[in-house]
Amino acid sequence: LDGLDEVTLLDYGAGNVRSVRNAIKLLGYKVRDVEKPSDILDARKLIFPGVGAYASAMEVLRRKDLIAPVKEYVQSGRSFLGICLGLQLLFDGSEENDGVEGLGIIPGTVAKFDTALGLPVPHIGWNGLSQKQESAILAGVNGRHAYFVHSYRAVETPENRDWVLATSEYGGEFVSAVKKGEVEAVQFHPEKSGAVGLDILRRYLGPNRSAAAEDVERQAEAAKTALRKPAHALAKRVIACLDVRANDNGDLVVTKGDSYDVREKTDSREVRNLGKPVELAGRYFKEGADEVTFLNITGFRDFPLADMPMLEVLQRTSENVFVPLTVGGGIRDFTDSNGKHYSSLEVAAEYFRSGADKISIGSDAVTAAEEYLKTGKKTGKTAIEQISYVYGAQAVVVSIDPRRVYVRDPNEVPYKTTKLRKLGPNGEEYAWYQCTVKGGREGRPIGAYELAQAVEALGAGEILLNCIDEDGQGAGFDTDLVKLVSDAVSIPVIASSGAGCPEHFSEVFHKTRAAAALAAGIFHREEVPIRAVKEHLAEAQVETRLL
Ligand code: 1PR
Repeated sequence: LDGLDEVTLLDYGAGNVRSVRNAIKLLGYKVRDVEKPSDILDARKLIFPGVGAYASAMEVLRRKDLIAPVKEYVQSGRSFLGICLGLQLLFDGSEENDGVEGLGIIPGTVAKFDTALGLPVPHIGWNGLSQKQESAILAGVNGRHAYFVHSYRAVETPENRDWVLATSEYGGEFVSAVKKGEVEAVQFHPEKSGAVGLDILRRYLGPNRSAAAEDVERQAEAAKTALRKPAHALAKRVIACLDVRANDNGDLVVTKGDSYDVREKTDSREVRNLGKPVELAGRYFKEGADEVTFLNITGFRDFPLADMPMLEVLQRTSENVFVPLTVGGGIRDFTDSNGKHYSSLEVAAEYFRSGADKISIGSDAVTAAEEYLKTGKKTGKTAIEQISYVYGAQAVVVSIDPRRVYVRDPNEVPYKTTKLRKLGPNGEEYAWYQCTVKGGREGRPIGAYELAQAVEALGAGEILLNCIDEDGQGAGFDTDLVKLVSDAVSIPVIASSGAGCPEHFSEVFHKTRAAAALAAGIFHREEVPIRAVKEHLAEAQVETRLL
């Protein structure tokens, strides 16, 4: 084939480009890695997925003598696709590291999003693309959503106007794609942008070389005629959650509890088995889930690095699932039976290497928050702080497992209470939400409100807010709880527990500041298709990503 089925990948080893590799493979192409400077000039097509901070990326390129070849390649207008930081590095420089020179191909400096506007930074999630010029690889993306994770962005100026290919809106317009001749770059992650992203990569790579590529093309053709409102803002996300554990035979299964009890109500008391994790995740990706979350629910007692099947689940899932993946359960410091110590950072690193985009911390976050509220001091040693420091706040989710505690008078307890829409069993008008650890088995002296604020201060980037009382009930999200917590922090809150029908999703988005809503049971039991949730949200005027 004379290299026509090959694409060169500039992976300078700074982070996870597993999904880019997996997408290329799925589409039937081979990856040739850049090992020496001449590999760049020998490339037929060059993909540059920038990872990490601006200065460190330029430093690695400099150390490997890659700056001159990349510049020469791009300046001669050869086929190039930059992703995320791979777009920003084309500019003169970035506020991220003042004084560090970029590749200097596009005039201008990349700047931080304006935090004074009160919008959360980093900008994370599915945002709309507005196309400004023709592009063979971006054909059909105008008005669609793509997945972004970044804190810095370029804006259009008279000097760079001829480069602007697409813009998006987040506290003002920013540049979400650039193009000149065969050189193109995108600020979003096509490898995490579902069908839209795969179609962009497919068009970049060339003729279809796999059945999957044919599928992606068919889906893109069908999407062209679908009636939908143009995407113009950050979408509310719909997340499918898979609670995973070994059943009594030792097989890893997706299970689902009622108020966290995952065993059958029959005499057998077997662990409920709702399917296989990799298969279900693949199904949810195809059906339009904006994210997939795995919770290893026995992680608090089993050490996850001993539990290799979970890592394999992630690896295999990331071969077919091209939306963000979160994994939780057992992220904490641990000493095994041989006395070998593992830090929470090492556990997280293993999850990231296996394909996770975010990790989620449950029990350990409660311990950390209690300690922080007691001393008022950050030690830098907690799992939240360490993982956030190394991988960024956007990669650290804290999962809260609260239980409702009714009170007659808010002054009865030292925790933040909320006035309830629905009275308690003895006519109580208020409740606080007690955090638990070990999968709800142990209550702690801290409320969900206090915990949320503490973990935000420690560096968590997102909150996954469960509710033990509503888990598996299908009676709707606890909007009192979701409002209490989403008003208390500026990081995104994922509402979880209790979804029973599409209307529950629009309700939680209309009544609270939740950025996302997660469900498990209704999706596993095929009671409500994800598509029905999305279509309902669109009708209810909630910004949502439609396939
Ligand atoms: O404490 O760091 O090891 O993390 C353990 C993780 O496992 C936590 O995120 C905790 O929420 C989760 N977990 C532990 N035990 C259970 C259990 O069910 N016995 N599952 C459990 C949590 C709750 C949701 C569920 C929603 C939606 N499951 O994630 O998916 O409630 O369900 P629904 O739509 O069917 O109502 P650590």
